[in-house]
Amino acid sequence: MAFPKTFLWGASTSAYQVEGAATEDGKGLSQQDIINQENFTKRGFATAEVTSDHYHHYEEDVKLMAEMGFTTYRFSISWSRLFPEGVGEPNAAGVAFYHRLIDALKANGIEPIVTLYHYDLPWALVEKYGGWLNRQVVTDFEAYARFVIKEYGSDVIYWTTINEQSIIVQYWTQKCYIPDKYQSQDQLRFQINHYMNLAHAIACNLVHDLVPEGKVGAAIGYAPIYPLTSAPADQLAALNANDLRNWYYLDIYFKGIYNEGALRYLKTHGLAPDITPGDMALIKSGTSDFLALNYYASECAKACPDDSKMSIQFSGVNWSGKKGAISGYETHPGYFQLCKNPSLDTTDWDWAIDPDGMEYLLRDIYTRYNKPLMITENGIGAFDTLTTDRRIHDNYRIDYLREHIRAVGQAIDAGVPVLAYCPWSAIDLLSTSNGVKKRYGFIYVDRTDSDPRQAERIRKDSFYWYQKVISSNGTDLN
Ligand code: BGP
Repeated sequence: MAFPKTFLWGASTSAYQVEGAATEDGKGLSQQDIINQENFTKRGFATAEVTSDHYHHYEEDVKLMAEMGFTTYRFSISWSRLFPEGVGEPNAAGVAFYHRLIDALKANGIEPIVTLYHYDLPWALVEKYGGWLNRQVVTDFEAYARFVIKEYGSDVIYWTTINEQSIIVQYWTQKCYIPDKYQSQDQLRFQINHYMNLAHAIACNLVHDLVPEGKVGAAIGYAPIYPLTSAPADQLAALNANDLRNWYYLDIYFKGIYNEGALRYLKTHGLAPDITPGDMALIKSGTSDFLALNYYASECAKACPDDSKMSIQFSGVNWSGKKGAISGYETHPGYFQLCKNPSLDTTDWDWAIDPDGMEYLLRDIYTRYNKPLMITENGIGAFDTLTTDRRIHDNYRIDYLREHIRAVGQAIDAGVPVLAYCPWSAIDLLSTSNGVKKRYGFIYVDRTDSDPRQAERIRKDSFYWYQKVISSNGTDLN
């Protein structure tokens, strides 16, 4: 197993999940401040107000990343920290924060991978025109992206555009603020995705125009989908599921077209996006240099009868962290239905644990599109225990990561150019759907959902293990 010498090792976070300081130094609210305030009231999950308080601890955090040996760090920029109203004059304190962060990374030999947008649209734009529900957002995103790419372009080579369009379609009310009256209108999920495709293409073009050595790609939430059985009907169901959940996104990024099979299905059910003349030409013009992949779990599909008593459903959620509490599986009568994979164990939140899926998807995607790939998320959400001697023995995390890194190595051995491995997450942070008790980091943050305490940082066992992995360039996984 040979990771190339230039391979980038690091980890990921996103702005609203890690920074805190949600209203400090001129930052405007984002839709995640509002969504997570509601989560706190309804489910007792932490708000986005303090999270890991990285805004105040960033120097300490970068030092810890350097101690682990990171050669890269993927993070996102908060649009509402730079533009509190979404548009207009930039907030100087916000602009300065990301300069300080990038400078600290570079001083420690850590290459930044910057995500332009990770679920946190400025709330002002939601109030003004409905946010992602309105095409105006594409124009405002362009102005924001142009500013960011110009401002930080001399220090940043690697850019990812919009985080996980596929996941936004599935879990749209957690990722976008959608007023109740629209929540039954599933076509809007695909309309939002269409606007994001335009924004993505614009961002690709901006990076290519403004950053001489710049490389840009989408960061997609990706799950390979296996058929439940070898029955041909299940095989076809898996093909349909891959069309709608995977190729529908990747064909846009690499071919500039909507996947025909998926688009026909959406049209038949009144779900297809409205496309304005010129949109597809813009999408085609925005070429990607690589694809960033967020991989946690594979999915499984089976044939689904075309039963008029059944209706289309999108993915369910496990809110509690009790295995089996997932509220449902994506269902499309006559097309496919997702289901539990009987061959795989799951996390406490019902995400299938599938390291082979990592090799499978890297090889499969590379064969289809022939572009370099990077892993920008991968990891296991778990309830960690802080012992009385203030240690965290997270062997389950080490086991999960070890097998997935091994699988990345196997894909590289099979000829796939993989540029980077950035698991989720560098440090504990706010989950998108389960508060702060669901932890992913190498660095423990001592806080609870209701009490941010001092957000003290503590190195987990996985911290020391990953340090060894990096210093051996992936050869020592023990
Ligand atoms: C991805 C998101 C991340 C992250 C991760 C884990 O979909 O890009 O922001 O949070 O999933 O998900 P969760 O936080 O819901 O456990």
